[in-house]
Amino acid sequence: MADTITSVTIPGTEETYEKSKKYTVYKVVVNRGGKSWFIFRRYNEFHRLNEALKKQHPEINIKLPGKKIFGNNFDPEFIRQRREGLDDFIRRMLNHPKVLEHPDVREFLLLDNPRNVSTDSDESTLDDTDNNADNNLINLGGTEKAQVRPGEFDFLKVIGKGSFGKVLLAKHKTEGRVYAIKVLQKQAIMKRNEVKHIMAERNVLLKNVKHPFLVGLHYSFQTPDKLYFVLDYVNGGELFFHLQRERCFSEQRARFYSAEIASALGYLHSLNIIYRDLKPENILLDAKGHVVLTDFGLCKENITATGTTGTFCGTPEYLAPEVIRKQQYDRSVDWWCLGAVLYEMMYGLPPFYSRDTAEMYDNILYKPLRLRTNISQAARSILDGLLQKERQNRLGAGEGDFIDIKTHPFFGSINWDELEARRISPPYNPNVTGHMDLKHFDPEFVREPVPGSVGKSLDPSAISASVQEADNAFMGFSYVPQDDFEF
Ligand code: ISQ
Repeated sequence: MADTITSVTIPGTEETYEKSKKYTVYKVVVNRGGKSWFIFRRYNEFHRLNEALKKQHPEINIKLPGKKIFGNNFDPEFIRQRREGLDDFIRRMLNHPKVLEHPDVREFLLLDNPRNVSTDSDESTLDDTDNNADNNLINLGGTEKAQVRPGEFDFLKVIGKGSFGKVLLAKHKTEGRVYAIKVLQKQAIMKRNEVKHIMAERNVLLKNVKHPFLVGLHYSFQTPDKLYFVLDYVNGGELFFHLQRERCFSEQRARFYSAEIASALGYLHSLNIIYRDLKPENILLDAKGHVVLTDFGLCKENITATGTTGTFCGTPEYLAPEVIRKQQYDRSVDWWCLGAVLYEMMYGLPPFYSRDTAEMYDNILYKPLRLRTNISQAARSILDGLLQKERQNRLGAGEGDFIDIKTHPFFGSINWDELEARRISPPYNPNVTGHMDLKHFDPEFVREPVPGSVGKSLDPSAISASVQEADNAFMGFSYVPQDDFEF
C-alpha cells in the first residue's frame, strides 16, 4: 500500500496574510486507505465545523476546546492544550460514521480532493490476507494499547538500526521510565512485501512471550505510518561488543552465555516460534550481565542469499545452510545459530568465516568444520553437533529439541533451574551506573539525532486524523505572539 503524503495548499483568506492578523495554524494529518495527507486549519475553522455539525447532528455532542477570552493565545502551554483538545475533537468526530457524509466534514478534511482518493494501484503491494488493508492498520494483538501516542515519549537517542526502522531510547514523559522503542516503517515493510512477516510478528505478539532472557515487550501501538514496540531498555551492551574487546571468552563464560541463549531459544520453540536469524547484534547483556535476546518475532531483516547488502544490515555469518539455500527450515535452524555463536565465543571468529561474503556462504555450504584442539572435547563435540550442515543430523533436530542440548556433556555443570531463575552469577558485570548509562552502545548510533517524525502523533481508524502543531515549514504561522482568534 502506498502511504503517500500529498501536499495540500494552506487555505487562507486575505486576512491570513495580513501582518496584523497573526494566528496559530494546526496541522491535521489525515489517513485513509493507505494515503496520508495534511491540511492546515485554524481554530475558527474547527469552530465553524463544529457549529455545522451541531445543526445537522444535534445528537452528536462532541466538545470543542473553548475560546480563550483573556490572556495570551500564543502561550505554548495554551497551544499544546488546545491542540490536544482539537485532536480529541477530531478523533471523536470520526468515531461517528455518519459525520463522514457531512459535506463540511469532507471539505474540512479534503476527503474528495482527487489527490487524496485511493486508486487500485496504491494498494497493489498489499497482501491479500491483510484485511485491515483499507485503513493501514496492523493487528498487533493483545499487546496493543490503541490510546498510546508517540507524543507521550521523549525520544532521546538512536540505539540501534535495522532495515525497517530504528530502536530509540525513549523516556515516558509522565511515568519517567526509560524504554527502548522499536519503530518500524509500515511503508518500508509494505514496499518489501514483508506484510507476511508482520503478520507473523502479530502472531508472536499474541502469544504473550515472556522469558528471563528475552527482551520484555511492554506494549505496542501504531500510527498510520509506523509501528511502535515499547521494550525493556537493556544497557549492558552487545555481547559481541565485549567479545571484540577480549577476542575470545573462557569456556566457562561461553558456557554461561550459550546456556542462557539456548534456554531462550528452547522456550520460543515451546511456543512454536523459530528465531531463525539469531545474530550478534541481537544478543545483549542486561545491567547485571545476563543475556537478553531482542527481535524475536519482530520483523526479520530482509536477508538474501545472493550476498547483496542492499537491504541487509548487519553480519550474515550465522546463516544456516538451509537459509542460504532458501530451503525449508525448521527449529533446528536456531541450533545452528547457537553453534555459530558458541564457536565465535570460543575461537574469536565465526565458523566458516571469510572477509569475502560470497566465499563465506560457500564455506557455510560446503567447507568441512574444523575444530582446533585448544578447547575441551565436550566443547568440540557440541560444536560439531550444532554445526551439522544437514539439518536432520544436527543436535537438537530430533523430538527432544532443547532437551538434547541441555543434556549434552558440555552443559553438564549447568543447573538449568538455577540458570532460568537468573540465580547463576554472570561471569562479567557490565558496570553500568544506571538506566541511562549508554557507555556500552555504539557511539555511531548514540550520536545520531532522533528523526523528527518519530514523535509525531497520528491515530489509526477507518479514516483517522490527528492534530499537530504545524511543523517548521509553517512556523511563520504559529507561535506568533498576538491574538489568535477572530470571530
Ligand atoms: C533494548 N535495549 C537496548 C537495545 C535494544 C535493541 C533492540 C531491541 C531492544 C533493545
